[in-house]
Amino acid sequence: MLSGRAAYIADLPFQDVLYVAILRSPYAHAKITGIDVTAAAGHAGVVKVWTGADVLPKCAGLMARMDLPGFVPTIQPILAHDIVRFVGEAVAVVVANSQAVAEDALELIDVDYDELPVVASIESAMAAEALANEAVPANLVYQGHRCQDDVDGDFASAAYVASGRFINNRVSASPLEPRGCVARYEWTNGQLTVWSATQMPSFLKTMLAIHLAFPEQRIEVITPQVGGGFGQKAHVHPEEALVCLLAIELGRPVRWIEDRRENLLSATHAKHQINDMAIAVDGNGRFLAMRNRSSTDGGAYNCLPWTHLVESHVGASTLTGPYRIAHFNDESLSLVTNKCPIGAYRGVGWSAGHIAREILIDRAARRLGLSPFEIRRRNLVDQNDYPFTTPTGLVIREGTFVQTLDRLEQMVSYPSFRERQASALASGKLLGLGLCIFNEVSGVGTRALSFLHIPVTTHDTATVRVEPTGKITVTTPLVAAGQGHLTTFAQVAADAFGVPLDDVTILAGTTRNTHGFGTVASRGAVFGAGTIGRAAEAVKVKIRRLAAHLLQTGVDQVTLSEGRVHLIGHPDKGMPLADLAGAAYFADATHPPDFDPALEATAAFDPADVVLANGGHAAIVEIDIETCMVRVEEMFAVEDCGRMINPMIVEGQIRGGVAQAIGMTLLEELVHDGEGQLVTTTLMDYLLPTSIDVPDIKIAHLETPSDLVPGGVKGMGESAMISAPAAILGAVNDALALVDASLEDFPASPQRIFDALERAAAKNAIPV
Ligand code: MCN
Ligand code: SMO
Repeated sequence: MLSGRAAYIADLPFQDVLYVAILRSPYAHAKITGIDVTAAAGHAGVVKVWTGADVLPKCAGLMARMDLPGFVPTIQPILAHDIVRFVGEAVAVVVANSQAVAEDALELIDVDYDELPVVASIESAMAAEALANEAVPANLVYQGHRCQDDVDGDFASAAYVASGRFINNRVSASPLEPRGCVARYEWTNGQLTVWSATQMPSFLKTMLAIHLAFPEQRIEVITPQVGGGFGQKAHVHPEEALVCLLAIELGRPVRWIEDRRENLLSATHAKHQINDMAIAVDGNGRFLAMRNRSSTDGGAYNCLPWTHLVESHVGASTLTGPYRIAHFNDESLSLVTNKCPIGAYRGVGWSAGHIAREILIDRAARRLGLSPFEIRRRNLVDQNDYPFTTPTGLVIREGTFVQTLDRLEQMVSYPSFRERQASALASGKLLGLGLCIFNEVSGVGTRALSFLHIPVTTHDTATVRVEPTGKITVTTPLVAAGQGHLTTFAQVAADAFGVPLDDVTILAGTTRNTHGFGTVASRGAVFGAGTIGRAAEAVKVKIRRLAAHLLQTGVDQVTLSEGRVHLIGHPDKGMPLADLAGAAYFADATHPPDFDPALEATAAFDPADVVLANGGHAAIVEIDIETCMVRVEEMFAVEDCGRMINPMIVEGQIRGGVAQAIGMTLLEELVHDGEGQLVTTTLMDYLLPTSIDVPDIKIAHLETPSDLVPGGVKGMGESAMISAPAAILGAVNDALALVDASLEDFPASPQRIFDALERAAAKNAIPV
């Protein structure tokens, strides 16, 4: 990748390829009263123009379901017909001999729109005076509870109730490489080949088969290098179906590569929630109960497969986190609005709720005169509590919450921080410290998905083969978008066979040979270790049997290490793995009776329970009172993802996630005007963090192996985006508390900091 030789989708050469440009709606909500494509279709170099009416008979649209009574599914058309429901929704497509011609021809398409009332906010969706999508009564895709404990008594008897209304900004995962796909249909054999920059090739294949009524066994999805996904590419997008339909129609490869504006307009958005939260605390700082009402501004359609519920409902599932909060009462609302659909983004629904929770915990600590560490220590689940069942039914079997907290306290050197904070204040600087302790539903398989009410069964497979040369080939359905699977999966296989890393080749990137779900929900490590570990065990049974036969000993006397198969404790009494493989493949006479010489196996894996990882973050920020800019001065992370396969990669994941957390909390905001018009459509207005925004990040590891996964591995790819945002905004609020100010409306932009300081000044009638 660093050498520039990695091939992303736009780099792939195709013969005879056609280029796609998509006309997108300029209105948030409008009736299409006419479309004239004559001029575009007649333009030199244009091969095809389609509108919604052309596509509708071939595919009704994309639909996702949730396992919940009252959930209202939506159908997202491949191209809008009759009505457009968000700015950026695809209305027509031009296919041409070059990208430039396709884009020029878009200008020749004439669409007549009759504007409809726009639902541009959670408030107007709730008011339901207009419907954002007429398929969704009262604009409610879902309204329900994860947990309905009676908490009134706790709140009545509480020594202190911390409460607030937290407005989390709408953001985009904005991978460096935007979305793209190429499809080729070969009519001579009926094969449809789809190259897509996707995190979920196997799932995409199945969904294409279902939505296009195309035989699944004739679809192959190929994934080249993927330049970041962060959840945005963990969906089936309408454009993927569109490009396939065009390839089938035209019999030539068809290619769509989106640009940044399209990406910001129409790839999924994320994290737009309002949380009305309250925590009841007794006089000793113990949490009695928690109440939350979470509303998602979900956009016009449910994304496939996660739906609107990926925000508030999924967030509610783990909202009490690693704390002993006995009683929880929540309500989550998922509302349709005339905006781009909400989808998965690293840390999925968790980020916003964690921000609210940890800020309230800090508020309670300040009120009761406890340190932010002490109040958490008094409430964290610890070893005496295991197995601990949270109010939402999550079973915490183990975890190092208290150790994480202790470690963070040392790393931050808390007493000296408070001294530093006081002396900084004296010289007109606001310093703040924030914390978050979390558990992550990682390695997500069937059990975890069903806990989240997502009706998907996942058991990935891997094939492991010992070649005649004794080298190892592993085939996996998991593809990486920067997570480094080629390295970590090779480590898993090399460890299993006791061979050097270089002896292992990982084959990934096609759905041809293995089955899986995707690289999503921090499941790569768990499913990689699980599938490769189990398949390797099956191959090793054969290796041991043949070796025992050759060495005239029992199978339990034989082991593999340092590239050899040998008697346990006697590396000299045995043979190189290559010699044994040679015997298996080529020397029939050496085999024991009924020996199956195929030194390969395919195995599936799906953890027997939810695999919970845990950790915590601390942030120190400085607010400049003159400019109202927030600078993250220091970040601290403690991570317990069980046994680490590769600490360097784990740390890279933490650093990347922290960078995203800084972006989400301080800089990034997708802004819509009152008409639902997105006004941040370039990276000049949608502010991504750069390296100068990211401080040094200090990382410590705890390793509590999971007994659910071969090798004791737990996932961690999303952890920093679950918890670092809460630490950063907690720190901002800690700094603001010095002048009796607070901030609940994010990101913590200079304007919002300014307003918060003004509010505090007005309240206290003091000049700031
Ligand atoms: N790892 C390890 N030891 C462990 C746990 C993890 O060495 N105990 C390694 C894994 O082998 C893998 C990496 O750390 O190489 C991340 O593993 P895991 O937590 O299983 O996450 P996934 O591989 O499933 O990756 C998905 C996760 C998600 S859901 C998002 S969103 C996200 C993330 O990864 N998107 C990313 N990190 C990303 N990093 C990059 N560069 N690009 C993205 O799009
Ligand atoms: S948002 Mo990650 O792809 O689960």
